[in-house]
Amino acid sequence: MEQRQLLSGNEAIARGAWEAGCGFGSGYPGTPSSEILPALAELGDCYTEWSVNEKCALEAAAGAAIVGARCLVTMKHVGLNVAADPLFTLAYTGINGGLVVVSADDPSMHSSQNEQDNRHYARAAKVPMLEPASSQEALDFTKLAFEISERFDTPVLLRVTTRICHSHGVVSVGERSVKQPACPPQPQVAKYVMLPVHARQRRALMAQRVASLRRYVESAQVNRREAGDPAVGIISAGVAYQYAKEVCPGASFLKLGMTWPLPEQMIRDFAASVQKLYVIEELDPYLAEQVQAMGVAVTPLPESLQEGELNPERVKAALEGSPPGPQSAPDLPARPPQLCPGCPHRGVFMALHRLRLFVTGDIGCYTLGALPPLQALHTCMCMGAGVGQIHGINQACGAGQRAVAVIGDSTFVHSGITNLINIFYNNSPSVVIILDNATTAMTGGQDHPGTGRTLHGGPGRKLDLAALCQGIGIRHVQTVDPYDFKQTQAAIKAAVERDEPSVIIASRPCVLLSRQRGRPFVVDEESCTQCGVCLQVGCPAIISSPTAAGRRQPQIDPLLCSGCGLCAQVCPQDAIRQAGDTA
Ligand SMILES: Cc1ncc(C[n+]2csc(CCOP(=O)(O)OP(=O)(O)O)c2C)c(N)n1
Ligand code: SF4
Repeated sequence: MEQRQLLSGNEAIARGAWEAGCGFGSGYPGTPSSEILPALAELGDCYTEWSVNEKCALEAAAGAAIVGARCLVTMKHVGLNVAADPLFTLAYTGINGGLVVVSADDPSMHSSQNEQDNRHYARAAKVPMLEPASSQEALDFTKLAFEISERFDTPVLLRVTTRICHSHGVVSVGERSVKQPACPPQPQVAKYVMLPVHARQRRALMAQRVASLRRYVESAQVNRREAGDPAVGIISAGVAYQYAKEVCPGASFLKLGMTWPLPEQMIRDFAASVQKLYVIEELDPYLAEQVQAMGVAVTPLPESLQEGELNPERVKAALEGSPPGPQSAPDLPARPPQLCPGCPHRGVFMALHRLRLFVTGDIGCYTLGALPPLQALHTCMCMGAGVGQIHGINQACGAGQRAVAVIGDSTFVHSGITNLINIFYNNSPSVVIILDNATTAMTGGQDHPGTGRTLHGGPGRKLDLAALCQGIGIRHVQTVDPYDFKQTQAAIKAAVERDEPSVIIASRPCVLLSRQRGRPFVVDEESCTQCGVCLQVGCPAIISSPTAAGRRQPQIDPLLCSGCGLCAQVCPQDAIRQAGDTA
């Protein structure tokens, strides 16, 4: 009997991989992809891991694929930049066991530093790409991706976007059919050793593969024509197809499921069958430009449509020739994100703020240290970059710069270590502060090598961050508790004055991990001089109301207060005490 389940796109991808007999799942967390691997782990009977970063995840999968295991590798769009090096050469070597790389793109940057369109990767690396438009397609296309991967001996890109990942739909599910790896591995030097002599041979084979894929895609059922009014023809894929279908239900459609290589003849035939041809797609004119390059006329749409997420209103406006409206509902009140009450990062940023240092930063919850009132983070580019930037600043400006780098523990392990080695190797007098909150908080609290727990929550091997830094050769490695404000500030101050590399590890778990709260603090309004210093820590638990004298009287919301005591430590009047304590 047919079984149906309500699944998010991410859960459907996991289910599709599981049904396809996937034996190896790896990835690195990143919105909107983070739920895929835990869902695959939950289904069981498949090895799954959080890898140190996306490159490690893809390379490990490439190994498992050599012996025939089917492998799923998951990441957000920027993760593919990190994994691009192995991806491009994997397209040469081929894979043996099916290998599917999920790239989850984030139009409108709901939780990302850019909104790059990863469809270009498929074309550049010459790997086939599938784009599901619903949860059902997410499951079906994942299974199909494994088949294509093995049939053509190539990695396959499964490109999804936030709305596909996080929307739910009813999905028909099937059984799992397992494929056992063939161990031990057998040497195939000409296939897997990319010496130039072999790479040139593989390059020629890749051209043959692309030609075969072009033939395959012309009749593949993954692309379909939907008959409708011949006056308007729409080529679309992914979530953009859903919006276009909602806006123009009566139009003729060419709904693409495989978006590289494109079915050129199918596109020509479709274009010839309609009077006006539109290409509706999110982000770059990736499809439109290729269709135009075939000599097919495409009705132009406003360029502003390429920025941010689509929605039915924007698509409708564009088709009607009026400027497409904003990307999200304009009348919602803005809710700027902020560090939680009791967040261990706050103590470090308060110290950095006080010391008036220039801070090269990185990506994680701690990026919020850039916002008022702390305003103590001054760069954020890509994972690991802050540790590179501090070295560059110190070398360009000379000794004595009042600048430090901050980096989260997960980010440090992902891509901060190599930059720290560069600092050590080039004897850069740089200070690196590792914000060790024992989790990957920003993406939902995943584990990593520094936590000592695996994807399954069970014990892994715990990376000792201090020993690692000492092992690199850094002589000054100090661990501080960011809840101890004086200690933290003193450690940073001393490190900045040193003329050699140093590392401070600010160690205290994220408050959402422990969920333990200390006794709340209260403001003693008699001792309080309304100086406003406690307001500078930017804790959401501290609120203030205007006084008759035009100042602000701080108060602490006992329900929000975590009991961390940072405000009490910075109060110059000693006017903040734990509830129940006397002066
Ligand atoms: C290459 C890449 N992969 C994944 C992400 C998604 N991401 C953003 S920050 C982050 C790590 C956050 O953890 P951590 O550094 O420990 O800081 P925390 O949020 O815990 O403060 C991740 C995985 C990304 N931005 N770039
Ligand atoms: S989730 Fe954890 S790390 Fe992130 S802001 Fe909250 S307390 Fe800080």
